Amino acid sequence: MNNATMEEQISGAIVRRFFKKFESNLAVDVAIVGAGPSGLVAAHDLASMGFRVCVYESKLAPGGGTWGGGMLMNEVVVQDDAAQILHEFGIRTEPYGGGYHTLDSVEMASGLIFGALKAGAVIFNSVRVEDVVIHEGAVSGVVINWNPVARLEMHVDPLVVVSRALLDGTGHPSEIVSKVVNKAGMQVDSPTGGILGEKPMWMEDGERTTVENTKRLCPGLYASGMAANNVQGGFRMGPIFGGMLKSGRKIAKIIAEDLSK
Ligand code: 48H
Repeated sequence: MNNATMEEQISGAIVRRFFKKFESNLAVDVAIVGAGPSGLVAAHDLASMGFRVCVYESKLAPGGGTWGGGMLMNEVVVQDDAAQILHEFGIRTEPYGGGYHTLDSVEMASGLIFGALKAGAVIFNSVRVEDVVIHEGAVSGVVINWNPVARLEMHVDPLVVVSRALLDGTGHPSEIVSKVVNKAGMQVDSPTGGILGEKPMWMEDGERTTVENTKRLCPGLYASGMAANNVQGGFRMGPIFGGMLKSGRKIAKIIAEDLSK
């Protein structure tokens, strides 16, 4: 090691530390797919409670739909009661009146990411969850691959991580629930047992139902944020994020209760 060139040392440091991180997370309490606002709040809360939490994010930059504010104008709006969740992360908000706060979307994305990491969650970015593990009727893990491999449609087999709880935080498409319903043919806790699909814009209703729709869907599987709304057929709400934060908090509590039984 002492005689190693700087090039060997730097590459060695990255490779050894990455694989240490990867190997110690091959079996986790909670696997979260998607590092959007709901997934990051859930990751923060569950890691704070002492659970081993891994977040898989297919994009290079975690943060989901937070960065772009509304139509690329990088300000976000949250309701007064959701601002409290952001303050716990050390994220600053400014009262706007009418029951709303505004904040910088870059501060929100970076603050949620840093908060989840500081709480002890591990984030693997550029990693796409391409399938789920099912053991005897229970969702039991994720099938992962590098996102560039998926995007280039390379025929490369994935690796697998087992989980006690799997949270679909993939936003609008609810990709993970879709695998469970359409590929595994399992029923989930929704009015039809399947995915109803997101409805058009109705801000007030969408914000309310996002939290209501946040729940355990079948053994081992949970959904938060827009994924939860897509499964239950809720309205979209556009550029207001309080419901996403509250959804992440609610699902963390539900998962923690289930894992503590
Ligand atoms: C790994 C994946 C995979 C995969 C997707 O969309 P998000 O920001 O998630 P939410 O639900 O926490 O927040 C929704 C919010 O951003 C939003 O879109 C709103 C409020 N819309 C309202 C409206 O009317 O439009 O983040 C989901 C994340 C993204 O970063 C994806 O890249 C990631 O999940 N993701 N990661 N494996 N298979 N699929």
